Amino acid sequence: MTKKALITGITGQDGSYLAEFLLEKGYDVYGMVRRTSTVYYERIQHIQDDLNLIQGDLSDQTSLNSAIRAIQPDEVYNLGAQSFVPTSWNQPVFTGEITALGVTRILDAIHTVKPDTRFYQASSSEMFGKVREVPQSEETPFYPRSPYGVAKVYGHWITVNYRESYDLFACSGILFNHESPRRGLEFVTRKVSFNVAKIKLGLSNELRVGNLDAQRDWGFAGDYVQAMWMMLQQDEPDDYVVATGKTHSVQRLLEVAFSTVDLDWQDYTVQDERFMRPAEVDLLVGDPAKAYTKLGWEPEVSFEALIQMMVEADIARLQKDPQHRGFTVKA
Ligand code: NDP
Ligand code: GDR
Repeated sequence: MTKKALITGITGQDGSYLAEFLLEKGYDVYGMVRRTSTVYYERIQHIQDDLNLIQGDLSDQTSLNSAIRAIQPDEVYNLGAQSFVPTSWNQPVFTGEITALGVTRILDAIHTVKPDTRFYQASSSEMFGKVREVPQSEETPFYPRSPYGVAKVYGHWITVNYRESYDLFACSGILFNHESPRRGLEFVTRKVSFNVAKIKLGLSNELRVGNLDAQRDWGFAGDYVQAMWMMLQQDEPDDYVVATGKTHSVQRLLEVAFSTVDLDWQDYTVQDERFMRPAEVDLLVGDPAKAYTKLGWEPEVSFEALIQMMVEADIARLQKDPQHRGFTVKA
């Protein structure tokens, strides 16, 4: 029997890679999309004919129950979220509504309608927040530093709670930052790759960023979606850290990105208070030992190769279309 998977957040970075991966595995892939006045699914347009898109929203219980009832999925991947950390200070209630309570809604739809569905929750290294232990593992205590991080802690624990209360096959992947040429323009890696490409092509001469000292464990999104699937193929549901185990500062990101086009980051970069956060997460580095040993998962793309891939992709895009605005217009 062909397996059926439902992905919330299919129009996002991870949703697009996961959809490709599951189609290759022979799944019937269903994606939840929000009703918008302009319908343009840039990241999935190349596979749109192979997908079953249904309307729904993580703020709307009825739409989630209807989706589970209509699809009868074997697996649900909950990737939908308000996922940009700075926006969570401007829209803390909305962030809680979608990124936190949205998880309860979809878990409850599964519990009520089809309790044998396997469930993946997109948890985040932002839950670790203030540095309490290095590297961070499944055992590290949470101390979130933004309304987004707080919402993800809620989503994480409600997933554990539904697993323990109702015996659902519910897993949480605690994923560290993962990037790609499909990353939204507001996130720092893509902001850097896009602006480096513009500078290289003579379309711009400045890049404004915030905190250069923050350190992140950056991996490739295409590698990380495989770990999501692997979690749902195990005999028992569990939670896993997914990371590379290596960390780099934002300054190092700038050095690497500019050096791929033989430029010096210091000639073009301006630090701008507007991109500083009210509370920062200073150092993230994951310990992926459990994912390595239990899932057999390993990342393939190095930090340097990832940044090169992103800069090259943006140069190619801008050469084709110098007006290109990326996947979002919020940079
Ligand atoms: P994106 O921001 O690229 O995608 C977010 C997705 O969520 C979009 O498809 C968006 O739809 C959808 N969405 C937003 N609000 C709702 C809603 N109310 N109802 C249904 N869907 C909604 O995120 P990523 O792909 O990068 O991340 C995927 C998930 O993984 C997120 O939950 C994120 O918080 C989490 N995560 C990401 C990490 C990363 O480094 N990328 C690391 C750890 C966790 P639309 O296109 O309509 O806006
Ligand atoms: P993050 O990613 O907040 O870690 O959340 P982001 O790329 O936005 O920031 C990473 C670090 O870079 C610093 N920074 C800047 N960030 C942005 N966006 N823009 C800038 O100009 C800039 N300058 C410096 C930030 O202060 C921060 O320290 C991502 C999201 O995908 C979440 O959804 C996910 O859960 C976590 O990764 C893991």
